[in-house]
Amino acid sequence: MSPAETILQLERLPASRLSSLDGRGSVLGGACFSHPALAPASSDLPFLAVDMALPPGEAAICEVWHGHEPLQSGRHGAIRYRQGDTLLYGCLSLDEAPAECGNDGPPPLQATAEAAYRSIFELLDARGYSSILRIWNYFPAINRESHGMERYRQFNIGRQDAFLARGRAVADNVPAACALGSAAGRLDIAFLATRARVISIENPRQVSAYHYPSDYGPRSPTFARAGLASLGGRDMLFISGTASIVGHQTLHHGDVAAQTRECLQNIAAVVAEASRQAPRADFRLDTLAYKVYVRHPEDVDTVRREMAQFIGSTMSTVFLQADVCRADLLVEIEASGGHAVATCCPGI
Ligand code: 3EB
Repeated sequence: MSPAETILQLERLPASRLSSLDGRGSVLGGACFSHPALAPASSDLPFLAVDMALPPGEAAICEVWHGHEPLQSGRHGAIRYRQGDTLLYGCLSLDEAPAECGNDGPPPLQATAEAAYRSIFELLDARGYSSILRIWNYFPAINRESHGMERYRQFNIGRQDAFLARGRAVADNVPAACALGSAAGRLDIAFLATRARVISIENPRQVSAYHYPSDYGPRSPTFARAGLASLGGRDMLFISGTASIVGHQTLHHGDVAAQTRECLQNIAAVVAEASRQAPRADFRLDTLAYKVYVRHPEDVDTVRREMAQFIGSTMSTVFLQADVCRADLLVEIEASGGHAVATCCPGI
Protein backbone atom coordinates (compact mmCIF):
# COMPACT_ATOMS: atom_id res chain seq x y z
CA MET A 1 0.00 0.00 0.00
CA SER A 2 1.45 3.37 -0.93
CA PRO A 3 1.20 6.17 1.62
CA ALA A 4 -1.57 7.83 -0.38
CA GLU A 5 -3.67 4.72 0.13
CA THR A 6 -3.48 4.63 3.91
CA ILE A 7 -6.83 4.45 5.66
CA LEU A 8 -6.09 7.75 7.40
CA GLN A 9 -4.75 10.93 5.88
CA LEU A 10 -3.97 14.33 7.34
CA GLU A 11 -4.47 17.29 5.03
CA ARG A 12 -3.38 20.80 5.95
CA LEU A 13 -4.62 23.79 4.05
CA PRO A 14 -5.12 27.53 4.51
CA ALA A 15 -8.48 28.19 6.18
CA SER A 16 -9.47 30.25 3.13
CA ARG A 17 -9.46 27.04 1.07
CA LEU A 18 -11.60 24.90 3.37
CA SER A 19 -14.72 25.46 1.28
CA SER A 20 -12.95 24.07 -1.80
CA LEU A 21 -11.85 20.94 -0.01
CA ASP A 22 -11.10 18.07 -2.38
CA GLY A 23 -12.67 14.70 -1.84
CA ARG A 24 -15.34 15.76 0.63
CA GLY A 25 -16.65 12.22 0.77
CA SER A 26 -13.57 11.05 2.60
CA VAL A 27 -13.56 13.85 5.19
CA LEU A 28 -13.81 12.63 8.78
CA GLY A 29 -13.53 16.11 10.26
CA GLY A 30 -10.94 18.54 11.46
CA ALA A 31 -9.98 21.71 13.22
CA CYS A 32 -9.30 25.24 12.04
CA PHE A 33 -7.07 27.67 13.90
CA SER A 34 -7.39 31.41 13.49
CA HIS A 35 -7.78 34.59 15.50
CA PRO A 36 -10.57 35.45 15.80
CA ALA A 37 -12.09 32.00 15.38
CA LEU A 38 -13.74 31.25 12.05
CA ALA A 39 -17.49 30.92 11.98
CA PRO A 40 -18.16 27.22 12.56
CA ALA A 41 -18.64 25.35 9.28
CA SER A 42 -22.32 25.09 8.45
CA SER A 43 -22.14 21.58 7.03
CA ASP A 44 -22.67 18.54 9.20
CA LEU A 45 -18.96 17.77 9.12
CA PRO A 46 -17.35 17.86 12.56
CA PHE A 47 -15.00 20.84 12.41
CA LEU A 48 -13.72 22.67 15.43
CA ALA A 49 -13.10 26.42 15.10
CA VAL A 50 -10.36 27.19 17.61
CA ASP A 51 -9.55 30.80 18.49
CA MET A 52 -5.79 30.63 18.33
CA ALA A 53 -3.42 33.19 16.85
CA LEU A 54 -0.79 32.26 14.31
CA PRO A 55 2.69 33.72 14.52
CA PRO A 56 3.48 36.63 12.18
CA GLY A 57 3.50 35.60 8.54
CA GLU A 58 1.47 32.42 9.08
CA ALA A 59 -2.01 32.15 7.55
CA ALA A 60 -5.02 30.72 9.36
CA ILE A 61 -4.95 26.97 8.89
CA CYS A 62 -7.25 23.96 8.84
CA GLU A 63 -6.28 20.40 9.61
CA VAL A 64 -8.51 17.87 7.88
CA TRP A 65 -8.55 14.17 8.66
CA HIS A 66 -9.62 11.92 5.81
CA GLY A 67 -10.78 8.36 6.35
CA HIS A 68 -10.58 6.06 3.36
CA GLU A 69 -13.53 3.85 4.27
CA PRO A 70 -17.31 4.39 3.96
CA LEU A 71 -18.30 7.15 6.41
CA GLN A 72 -21.45 8.39 8.09
CA SER A 73 -22.14 11.42 10.28
CA GLY A 74 -23.89 11.61 13.61
CA ARG A 75 -24.55 13.67 16.71
CA HIS A 76 -24.45 12.78 20.37
CA GLY A 77 -25.45 15.68 22.60
CA ALA A 78 -22.98 18.45 21.82
CA ILE A 79 -20.65 16.11 19.94
CA ARG A 80 -20.62 16.08 16.15
CA TYR A 81 -18.88 13.05 14.75
CA ARG A 82 -18.18 11.09 11.60
CA GLN A 83 -17.29 7.44 11.57
CA GLY A 84 -16.29 4.51 9.42
CA ASP A 85 -15.77 0.90 10.49
CA THR A 86 -12.31 1.58 11.93
CA LEU A 87 -12.15 5.28 12.75
CA LEU A 88 -14.32 7.90 14.40
CA TYR A 89 -13.53 11.62 14.55
CA GLY A 90 -15.61 13.83 16.82
CA CYS A 91 -15.54 17.30 18.32
CA LEU A 92 -17.45 19.48 20.72
CA SER A 93 -17.30 23.02 21.98
CA LEU A 94 -18.82 23.75 25.38
CA ASP A 95 -19.49 26.97 27.24
CA GLU A 96 -18.06 26.89 30.71
CA ALA A 97 -21.27 26.39 32.62
CA PRO A 98 -21.63 28.58 35.71
CA ALA A 99 -21.86 26.56 38.92
CA GLU A 100 -25.46 25.64 39.63
CA CYS A 101 -25.45 25.91 43.40
CA GLY A 102 -23.70 29.13 44.20
CA ASN A 103 -20.03 28.82 45.00
CA ASP A 104 -20.15 25.37 46.56
CA GLY A 105 -19.79 23.33 43.37
CA PRO A 106 -16.65 22.70 41.36
CA PRO A 107 -15.20 25.52 39.25
CA PRO A 108 -17.06 25.87 35.94
CA LEU A 109 -14.10 24.66 33.83
CA GLN A 110 -13.74 21.52 35.95
CA ALA A 111 -17.47 20.74 35.67
CA THR A 112 -17.44 21.41 31.92
CA ALA A 113 -14.38 19.22 31.33
CA GLU A 114 -15.99 16.40 33.25
CA ALA A 115 -19.24 16.76 31.28
CA ALA A 116 -17.37 16.82 27.96
CA TYR A 117 -15.36 13.69 28.70
CA ARG A 118 -18.37 11.81 30.10
CA SER A 119 -20.22 12.57 26.90
CA ILE A 120 -17.27 11.44 24.73
CA PHE A 121 -17.01 8.15 26.65
CA GLU A 122 -20.78 7.58 26.38
CA LEU A 123 -20.58 8.00 22.61
CA LEU A 124 -17.53 5.77 22.22
CA ASP A 125 -18.97 3.05 24.47
CA ALA A 126 -22.31 3.17 22.63
CA ARG A 127 -20.69 2.91 19.18
CA GLY A 128 -18.08 0.35 20.15
CA TYR A 129 -14.97 2.46 19.69
CA SER A 130 -12.85 1.11 22.47
CA SER A 131 -9.84 3.39 22.21
CA ILE A 132 -8.95 7.02 21.74
CA LEU A 133 -6.02 7.42 19.37
CA ARG A 134 -5.58 11.10 20.09
CA ILE A 135 -7.47 13.89 21.85
CA TRP A 136 -6.87 17.65 21.58
CA ASN A 137 -7.98 20.05 24.34
CA TYR A 138 -8.10 23.84 23.94
CA PHE A 139 -9.48 26.42 26.37
CA PRO A 140 -8.72 30.06 27.20
CA ALA A 141 -6.58 31.37 30.08
CA ILE A 142 -5.03 27.97 30.81
CA ASN A 143 -2.48 29.44 33.26
CA ARG A 144 -4.85 31.83 35.02
CA GLU A 145 -5.81 31.16 38.57
CA SER A 146 -9.47 31.16 39.60
CA HIS A 147 -11.28 29.48 42.51
CA GLY A 148 -7.88 29.22 44.19
CA MET A 149 -6.38 27.02 41.48
CA GLU A 150 -4.75 27.32 38.05
CA ARG A 151 -7.27 26.53 35.34
CA TYR A 152 -5.15 23.73 33.83
CA ARG A 153 -5.29 21.99 37.21
CA GLN A 154 -9.07 22.45 37.34
CA PHE A 155 -9.28 20.86 33.91
CA ASN A 156 -7.19 17.90 35.10
CA ILE A 157 -9.62 17.22 37.94
CA GLY A 158 -12.69 17.28 35.70
CA ARG A 159 -11.02 15.15 33.03
CA GLN A 160 -9.86 12.53 35.52
CA ASP A 161 -13.24 12.42 37.28
CA ALA A 162 -14.89 11.52 33.97
CA PHE A 163 -12.40 8.66 33.39
CA LEU A 164 -13.11 7.37 36.90
CA ALA A 165 -16.89 7.78 36.59
CA ARG A 166 -16.92 5.73 33.38
CA GLY A 167 -14.68 3.01 34.84
CA ARG A 168 -11.72 3.89 32.64
CA ALA A 169 -8.09 3.52 33.61
CA VAL A 170 -6.34 6.72 34.75
CA ALA A 171 -2.85 5.27 34.37
CA ASP A 172 -0.98 3.10 31.86
CA ASN A 173 -3.57 2.65 29.14
CA VAL A 174 -4.68 6.27 28.63
CA PRO A 175 -4.98 8.38 25.46
CA ALA A 176 -2.36 10.52 23.76
CA ALA A 177 -3.39 14.15 24.20
CA CYS A 178 -2.50 17.81 24.44
CA ALA A 179 -3.97 20.72 26.39
CA LEU A 180 -3.26 24.26 25.22
CA GLY A 181 -4.48 27.74 26.00
CA SER A 182 -6.58 29.29 23.25
CA ALA A 183 -6.97 33.05 22.81
CA ALA A 184 -10.67 33.05 23.68
CA GLY A 185 -13.81 30.97 23.39
CA ARG A 186 -15.11 27.76 24.84
CA LEU A 187 -13.69 24.43 25.91
CA ASP A 188 -12.91 22.95 22.48
CA ILE A 189 -12.16 19.23 22.24
CA ALA A 190 -11.50 17.07 19.18
CA PHE A 191 -10.73 13.36 19.19
CA LEU A 192 -9.84 10.50 16.92
CA ALA A 193 -10.98 7.08 18.14
CA THR A 194 -10.68 3.60 16.73
CA ARG A 195 -11.94 0.07 17.09
CA ALA A 196 -8.37 -1.15 16.66
CA ARG A 197 -6.14 -1.80 19.65
CA VAL A 198 -4.10 1.22 20.76
CA ILE A 199 -0.82 0.74 22.59
CA SER A 200 0.09 3.58 24.96
CA ILE A 201 3.72 4.62 24.75
CA GLU A 202 5.68 6.26 27.56
CA ASN A 203 8.97 8.16 27.44
CA PRO A 204 11.83 6.67 29.48
CA ARG A 205 13.26 10.19 29.92
CA GLN A 206 10.08 11.42 31.59
CA VAL A 207 7.94 10.45 34.55
CA SER A 208 4.58 9.38 33.12
CA ALA A 209 2.25 12.36 33.34
CA TYR A 210 -0.32 10.23 35.20
CA HIS A 211 2.35 9.75 37.90
CA TYR A 212 3.37 13.40 38.24
CA PRO A 213 3.70 14.37 41.91
CA SER A 214 1.06 16.65 43.44
CA ASP A 215 3.34 19.72 43.05
CA TYR A 216 1.71 20.03 39.62
CA GLY A 217 -1.85 19.86 40.87
CA PRO A 218 -4.10 17.71 43.05
CA ARG A 219 -4.79 15.29 40.17
CA SER A 220 -2.22 14.13 37.66
CA PRO A 221 -2.98 14.73 34.00
CA THR A 222 -4.58 11.71 32.33
CA PHE A 223 -2.59 11.18 29.14
CA ALA A 224 0.08 8.94 27.60
CA ARG A 225 3.15 10.20 25.75
CA ALA A 226 1.93 8.59 22.52
CA GLY A 227 -0.57 6.14 21.07
CA LEU A 228 0.40 3.46 18.56
CA ALA A 229 -2.05 1.47 16.46
CA SER A 230 -2.12 -0.69 13.37
CA LEU A 231 -4.80 0.77 11.09
CA GLY A 232 -5.56 -0.71 7.70
CA GLY A 233 -2.34 -2.72 7.91
CA ARG A 234 -0.09 0.22 8.76
CA ASP A 235 1.43 1.28 12.06
CA MET A 236 0.44 4.81 13.01
CA LEU A 237 1.84 6.91 15.81
CA PHE A 238 0.24 9.86 17.59
CA ILE A 239 2.67 11.73 19.82
CA SER A 240 1.16 13.89 22.56
CA GLY A 241 2.11 17.47 23.12
CA THR A 242 5.77 17.26 24.17
CA ALA A 243 7.55 19.86 26.24
CA SER A 244 10.94 20.57 27.81
CA ILE A 245 10.31 18.26 30.74
CA VAL A 246 12.78 15.62 31.96
CA GLY A 247 11.73 13.48 34.89
CA HIS A 248 8.83 15.66 35.96
CA GLN A 249 10.69 18.97 35.94
CA THR A 250 10.76 21.81 33.47
CA LEU A 251 14.25 22.38 32.08
CA HIS A 252 15.82 25.48 30.47
CA HIS A 253 13.75 28.25 32.04
CA GLY A 254 13.61 31.25 29.74
CA ASP A 255 15.64 29.60 26.94
CA VAL A 256 13.34 28.75 24.06
CA ALA A 257 16.12 27.30 21.87
CA ALA A 258 17.19 24.84 24.58
CA GLN A 259 13.55 24.02 25.35
CA THR A 260 12.98 23.22 21.68
CA ARG A 261 15.97 20.86 21.61
CA GLU A 262 14.69 19.14 24.77
CA CYS A 263 11.23 18.71 23.20
CA LEU A 264 12.88 17.09 20.18
CA GLN A 265 15.02 14.79 22.35
CA ASN A 266 11.80 13.73 24.05
CA ILE A 267 10.05 13.14 20.73
CA ALA A 268 13.06 11.13 19.52
CA ALA A 269 12.85 9.01 22.68
CA VAL A 270 9.13 8.39 22.14
CA VAL A 271 9.77 7.45 18.50
CA ALA A 272 12.47 5.00 19.63
CA GLU A 273 10.09 3.49 22.19
CA ALA A 274 7.32 3.17 19.57
CA SER A 275 9.74 1.59 17.09
CA ARG A 276 10.65 -1.01 19.72
CA GLN A 277 6.94 -1.91 20.02
CA ALA A 278 6.36 -1.86 16.27
CA PRO A 279 9.65 -3.07 14.78
CA ARG A 280 8.31 -3.19 11.23
CA ALA A 281 7.20 0.44 11.30
CA ASP A 282 9.58 3.01 9.90
CA PHE A 283 8.91 6.04 12.09
CA ARG A 284 11.52 8.73 11.46
CA LEU A 285 11.69 12.28 12.70
CA ASP A 286 11.79 13.65 9.16
CA THR A 287 8.61 11.87 8.06
CA LEU A 288 6.36 12.99 10.92
CA ALA A 289 3.84 15.83 10.67
CA TYR A 290 4.41 18.41 13.41
CA LYS A 291 2.28 20.99 15.17
CA VAL A 292 4.22 23.49 17.23
CA TYR A 293 2.72 25.75 19.89
CA VAL A 294 4.86 28.75 20.87
CA ARG A 295 3.96 30.92 23.85
CA HIS A 296 5.61 34.05 22.42
CA PRO A 297 5.11 34.65 18.67
CA GLU A 298 8.53 36.28 18.37
CA ASP A 299 10.14 32.92 19.25
CA VAL A 300 8.91 31.16 16.15
CA ASP A 301 12.07 31.77 14.08
CA THR A 302 14.27 30.37 16.84
CA VAL A 303 12.07 27.29 17.17
CA ARG A 304 12.02 26.80 13.40
CA ARG A 305 15.82 27.04 13.24
CA GLU A 306 16.31 24.52 16.06
CA MET A 307 13.89 22.10 14.41
CA ALA A 308 15.67 22.39 11.07
CA GLN A 309 19.00 21.75 12.77
CA PHE A 310 17.71 18.73 14.69
CA ILE A 311 15.53 17.12 12.05
CA GLY A 312 16.46 18.57 8.69
CA SER A 313 13.44 19.30 6.55
CA THR A 314 10.06 18.00 7.73
CA MET A 315 7.07 16.76 5.76
CA SER A 316 4.71 19.28 7.30
CA THR A 317 4.95 21.69 10.23
CA VAL A 318 2.36 24.12 11.50
CA PHE A 319 3.12 26.90 14.01
CA LEU A 320 0.48 28.26 16.38
CA GLN A 321 0.59 30.70 19.25
CA ALA A 322 -0.74 29.22 22.47
CA ASP A 323 -0.18 29.22 26.18
CA VAL A 324 1.38 25.98 27.34
CA CYS A 325 0.12 24.21 30.45
CA ARG A 326 2.98 25.20 32.75
CA ALA A 327 3.79 28.90 33.00
CA ASP A 328 7.53 28.15 32.56
CA LEU A 329 7.11 26.23 29.28
CA LEU A 330 7.74 28.31 26.15
CA VAL A 331 7.08 25.71 23.47
CA GLU A 332 5.27 22.41 22.99
CA ILE A 333 5.52 20.14 19.96
CA GLU A 334 3.18 17.34 18.87
CA ALA A 335 3.62 14.96 15.96
CA SER A 336 2.06 12.05 14.15
CA GLY A 337 3.19 9.59 11.53
CA GLY A 338 2.39 6.47 9.58
CA HIS A 339 -0.69 8.03 7.98
CA ALA A 340 -0.59 9.88 4.68
CA VAL A 341 0.06 13.63 4.78
CA ALA A 342 -1.15 16.09 2.14
CA THR A 343 -0.30 19.75 2.06
CA CYS A 344 -1.23 22.17 -0.63
CA CYS A 345 1.43 24.77 -0.17
CA PRO A 346 5.02 25.23 0.91
CA GLY A 347 5.53 26.12 4.57
CA ILE A 348 2.57 24.12 5.83
C1 3EB B 1 3.64 17.77 29.89
O1 3EB B 1 4.41 16.94 29.39
C2 3EB B 1 3.36 18.99 29.08
O2 3EB B 1 -2.80 17.61 29.91
O3 3EB B 1 -3.37 16.53 28.10
C3 3EB B 1 1.41 17.67 27.25
C4 3EB B 1 0.50 16.79 26.63
C5 3EB B 1 1.01 18.38 28.35
C6 3EB B 1 -0.79 16.64 27.13
C7 3EB B 1 -2.55 17.16 28.78
C8 3EB B 1 -0.29 18.23 28.85
C9 3EB B 1 -1.18 17.36 28.25
O4 3EB B 1 3.17 17.65 31.03
C10 3EB B 1 1.94 19.35 29.01
